[in-house]
Amino acid sequence: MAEIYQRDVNLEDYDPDLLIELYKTMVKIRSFDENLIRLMQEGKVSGFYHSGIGSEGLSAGSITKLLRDEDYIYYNHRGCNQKIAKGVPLSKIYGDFLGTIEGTTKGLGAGIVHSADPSRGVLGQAGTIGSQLSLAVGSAFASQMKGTDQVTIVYFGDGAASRETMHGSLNWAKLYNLPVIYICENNEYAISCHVSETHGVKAHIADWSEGYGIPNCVVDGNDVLLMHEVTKEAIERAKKGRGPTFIEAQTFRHRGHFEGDPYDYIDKAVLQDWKDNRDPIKNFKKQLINSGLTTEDHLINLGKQVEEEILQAIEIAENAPMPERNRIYEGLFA
Ligand SMILES: Cc1ncc(C[n+]2csc(CCOP(=O)(O)OP(=O)(O)O)c2C)c(N)n1
Repeated sequence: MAEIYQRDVNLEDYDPDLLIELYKTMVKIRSFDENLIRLMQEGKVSGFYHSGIGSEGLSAGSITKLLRDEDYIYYNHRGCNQKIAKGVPLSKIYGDFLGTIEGTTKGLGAGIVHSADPSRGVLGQAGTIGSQLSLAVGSAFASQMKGTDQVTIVYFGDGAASRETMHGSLNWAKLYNLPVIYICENNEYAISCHVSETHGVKAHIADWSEGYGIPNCVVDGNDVLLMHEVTKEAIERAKKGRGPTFIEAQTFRHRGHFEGDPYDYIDKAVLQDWKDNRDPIKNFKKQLINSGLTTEDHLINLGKQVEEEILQAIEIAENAPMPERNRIYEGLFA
């Protein structure tokens, strides 16, 4: 059975720049999300948006200062968090939502689900939930064949983990000992279905990977430093040629499945507990201040700088033009 990943983390053992960068990344992700929701409410952005508020620690912890541009990620549909941590410029992500040529899709208005930024190793997601699991073994296989030390991380939800694509992917990854890391963002719900209603394994989703002989663990995905540690170990393992790792990161979404979902299928007290006691940003802020490494004022200032950066990015994205009609033919192969 999968073990719970625990480590004594002492902030004094870390480079202060890393700690601040982790905090800043989480704040940036949240502020991006809140501002995007505002733009939707103002009628400037249409379509679906799956907010990642509440799970920022998982993405910042597993990417910030760990992955290079040449390392690959496949994000999930709640994955602006991961794109931001991987360094995709904020104006480009907003541009995709606003449909202007600033976006990574240069105006095809893909929103979250179908955009990519290969120059930063963001290889996209896939149209159907869980298909990124099949793609991930492809890029990991390519890195292995080329003899590079690139790693691939694939993010997916608990719902996606109930699909057959996960099993095909795990089998292939183990068979070829591929440099791929599975990060299952277990927020307990697939739309309104609780994880206990969608999985044959009753203890942990990570237990599935046990059957394929893949090292695995369950980790508090809202603890940014634990996420950093567990991913660092998995990356080292992959780079040494020791193959895949499966990490089940426990978290909870603060908002409904998509903006507009009444979110009335969950226990309100449970949600409140996650917000009050297990918020990744609030908790890390307390840790930083208590350690004496920084002050509340410093972190407030940092938050203001981030907000400024976000507003500038929105301005760039909004001021860019819509694409010309012939954009539709660019990148079209037939
Ligand atoms: C193959 C497939 N089935 C169903 C859907 C519709 N769908 C979109 S998101 C979603 C829930 C996914 O849940 P999970 O993987 O747990 O991610 P979460 O939304 O909780 O982050 C479903 C069923 C889809 N896009 N693709």
